[in-house]
Amino acid sequence: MNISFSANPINKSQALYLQKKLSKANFVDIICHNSSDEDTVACARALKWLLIKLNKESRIITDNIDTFELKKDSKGLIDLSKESLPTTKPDTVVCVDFSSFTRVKEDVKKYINSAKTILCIDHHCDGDISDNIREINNCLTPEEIENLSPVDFYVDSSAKSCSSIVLKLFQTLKINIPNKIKELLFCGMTDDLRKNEYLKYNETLTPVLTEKMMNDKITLNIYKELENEILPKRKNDIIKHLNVLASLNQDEKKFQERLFKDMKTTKNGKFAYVIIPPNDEQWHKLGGDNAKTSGIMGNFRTTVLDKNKYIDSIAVFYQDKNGYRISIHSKNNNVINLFNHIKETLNPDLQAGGHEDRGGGTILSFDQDVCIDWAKKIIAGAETFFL
Ligand SMILES: [Mn+2]
Repeated sequence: MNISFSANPINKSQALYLQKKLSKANFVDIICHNSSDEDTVACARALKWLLIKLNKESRIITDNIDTFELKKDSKGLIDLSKESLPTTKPDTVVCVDFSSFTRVKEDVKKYINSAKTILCIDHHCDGDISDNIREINNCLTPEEIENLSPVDFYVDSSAKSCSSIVLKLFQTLKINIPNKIKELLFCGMTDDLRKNEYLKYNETLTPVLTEKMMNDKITLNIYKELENEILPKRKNDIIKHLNVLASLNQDEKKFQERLFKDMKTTKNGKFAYVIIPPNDEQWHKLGGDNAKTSGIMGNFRTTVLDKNKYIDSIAVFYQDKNGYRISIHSKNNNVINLFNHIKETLNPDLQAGGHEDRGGGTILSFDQDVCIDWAKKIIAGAETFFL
């Protein structure tokens, strides 16, 4: 079956340009962003497959090998959580699912900068790696697409996942995609759609499409067309992998219950929060911040907002690898305004940001008192922000 797209396709000259640049490379490093997720790794693996077809040697650089079935296929990979970067200068690098240096650590930034050729495929509109970024922010007419000149940095923020852009690249190049690659891209796409609340897991833990998705016909089309290409058994495997809540053990279930028990609200009732102190025993027993705990906390936040009319925003405070963190969801798009209010009134040094409906912040400290004090200031800020 042929996959066709009604979303921005990649025009022929752009696709051929990227293919030519890759064909000319001596060696390609495919770079995933920091805390690599399914989308970035899926794109990297799909490109690696293309490079094998082009007879090019390549490797993937990532810090997360717990993504979908990567361990079964981990040849030609640098795992930054265990290894360091090569000391040799890279020839060609391809950044996938990011175009901003804020998405990688300092050593990776240096590595990218020392490459002979830097290429990029992304769907985030905050690129700062190159001045020469083609940024598409909405759906263009076929004529407009056709008239775009090729660039090294192809960024289409109208796409809801980078996996959908890689799929379009293959489509334009008329490449026959094997099932395995379709499955990877479906996995990357589904996970990003879930993060953007285009898709949710219901009580029986099966994915359901949300109103947001239904109102975005283009994204819906791409998702449906690719979904139809995936064998039911494989779709199940992918959903089972992505939906961490479907496979919680007893300890994880206890943690999930505890979040609801420990939830507090500000006096105005509009801001709910849970503080997991830095020295929390249960947290560390579960392995701290990982796919499971982060899935449980994310689900907790959206459930609380769904079930409590009066609560506007909900935050969880917890320790991660770099220090102490807040992750927050808001149903009335108050995240950025709340952070700005706290910066203006209580903590000008607050490092926090994200989107209007979900975001986060970090303090680079592991000190119990410093972290709790930081959290208390944010809560005090929420008290005066929501009046
Ligand atoms: Mn993505």
